[in-house]
Amino acid sequence: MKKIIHLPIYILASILFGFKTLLVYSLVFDMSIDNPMQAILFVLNPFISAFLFFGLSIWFKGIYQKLFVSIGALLGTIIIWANTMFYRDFTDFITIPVMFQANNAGDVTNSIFSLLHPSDPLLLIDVILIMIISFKRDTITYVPKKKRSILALSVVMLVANLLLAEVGRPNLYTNVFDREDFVKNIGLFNYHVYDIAQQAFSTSQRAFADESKISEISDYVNQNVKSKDQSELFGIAKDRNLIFISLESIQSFVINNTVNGEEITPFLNDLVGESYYFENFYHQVAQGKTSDSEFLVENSLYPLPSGAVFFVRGQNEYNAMPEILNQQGYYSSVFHANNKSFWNRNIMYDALGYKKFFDETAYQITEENSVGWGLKDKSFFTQSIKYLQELPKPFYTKFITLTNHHPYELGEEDASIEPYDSESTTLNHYFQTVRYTDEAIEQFFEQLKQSGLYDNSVIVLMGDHYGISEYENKALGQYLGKEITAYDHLQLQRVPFFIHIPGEEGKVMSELAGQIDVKPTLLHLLGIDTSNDIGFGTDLFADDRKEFITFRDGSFISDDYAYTKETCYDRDSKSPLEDNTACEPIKEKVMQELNYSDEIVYGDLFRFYDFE
Ligand code: GP9
Ligand code: MN
Repeated sequence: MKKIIHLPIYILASILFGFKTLLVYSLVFDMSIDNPMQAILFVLNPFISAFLFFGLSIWFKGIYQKLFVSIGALLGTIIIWANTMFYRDFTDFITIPVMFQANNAGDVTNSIFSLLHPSDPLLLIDVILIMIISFKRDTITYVPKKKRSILALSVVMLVANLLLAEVGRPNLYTNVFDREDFVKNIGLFNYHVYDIAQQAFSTSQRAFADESKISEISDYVNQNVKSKDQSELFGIAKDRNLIFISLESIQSFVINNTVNGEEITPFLNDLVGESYYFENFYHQVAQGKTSDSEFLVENSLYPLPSGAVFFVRGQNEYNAMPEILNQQGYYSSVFHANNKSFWNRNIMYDALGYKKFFDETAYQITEENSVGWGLKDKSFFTQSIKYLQELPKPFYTKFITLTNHHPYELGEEDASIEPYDSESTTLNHYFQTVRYTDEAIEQFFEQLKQSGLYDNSVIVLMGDHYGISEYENKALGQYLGKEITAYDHLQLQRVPFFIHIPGEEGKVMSELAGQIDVKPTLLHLLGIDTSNDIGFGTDLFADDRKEFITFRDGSFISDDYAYTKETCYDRDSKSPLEDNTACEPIKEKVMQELNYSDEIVYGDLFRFYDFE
């Protein structure tokens, strides 16, 4: 023990800090280890990074050396802690664009408190030890030669780490889909450095974008994505108002399901029978959550692998649904009772062509009518009706609900059903807020009928993304009565999608569908031709449809196969295949498509294309 205490401070700090990082990797981040090389790197990379950093301290003398070690340990800990909190909500690591979303901070305060953990202060133990020891002891003033050898040693270890990571996870640096791969192979801190470089790179991409690329992409879309024939429903809703409701965090597993013997979504369950209801409809969002789902819907393009596209590319040229509908004589607007700059919406909505954004300032928000993230959904709809009635017709409006948002808070007076009983308070309360939103929608339908808007409208409802993250899989498994496999997890990414056309019957549709398909589907129902558009979705009512639905991380679902976590599954047996050969051909197309979409967005390529 004495020997350990007397180690040079940079070595002691590397051991303590490295060990803490490793503990966080194991206890907080749920990272799968796929092979022995990954296992080795998983254990070693925290120490390699720590040694690289703390080793630099011996280039400083006296008090500066002590400060370098102490402040470094503290800053490193803040980075780890921020990632820990972020992970509890998103099951993901922070990226630079997300960090610059500083003006989101106010709104997430509620969530942040619920993401704090009583054990969080333990993260400071090593920092305090490092501070005490370094200030109690004389600093080391090594001869220059020794400094250089230590630096050389840490660089060699870093390079070895980076190279071996490529062995444990081939194409790690060229084929980035999963931030987890980075963290477990090269370490949290190297990942952040990589992320910063990546963002700088993407900024330069716009500057150097290849103008000719857009015609190649347009050819690809015409040949591989678009359906050749018009669907029978083309124009069925011509000139009707389009009312789109984004259902915060509602997943499909709550539809036609019960908790404690009670229906969770009685109104939506009835609506299934009166609408086109897509039971195999998947959300495809990444870090931008709600905003990514909006991006998919409006553009039929994929969100970005890192950061919210609403932030990263909020000022691009788009050919989005609001703009297209405006050109067709519609009036496009959004209703959402939150701060207008959240997700950079005020900027992005302009780029998408929205004429009016009814943000929080359009609403009377009081303590009584708010909960969690803000205005309660029932009051939100009630207060919106007067604006809706005044809009020029036909209109396209998007309503974004809020009450069913993590951490799913609800006052007793608003809870119509009992919470679930599991170790996850998140899941327990989720059912209650979902029910609340269901009631708000029911009430909104009534209000639409009373205001005379209902009959001449198409009402579309869509879940924006998952509400129960992978982090809660144990409790969710308890509710669903099974252990959740990677395949099940992919299937849990289904969100409800309803197209309700008053006067039409509708039916339950089982085809594979995703948020990418919404734009061509809705435009076609309104009788608007999309043959000049560029997007990666297909009309959900067309016969010849694209064969797969892809997720932002490269996972995908096709009729026969599912691919996730580098494993190919047979969909009949729901079990993994021996190797991935069967999935390879689709995987190639998936990569191609995601790359094309990213090229459009990063390069802002639509500025070179004439959609007329
Ligand atoms: C915020 C709301 C929620 O305005 O849309 O966003 P989310 O956290 O779900 O992305
Ligand atoms: Mn959301």
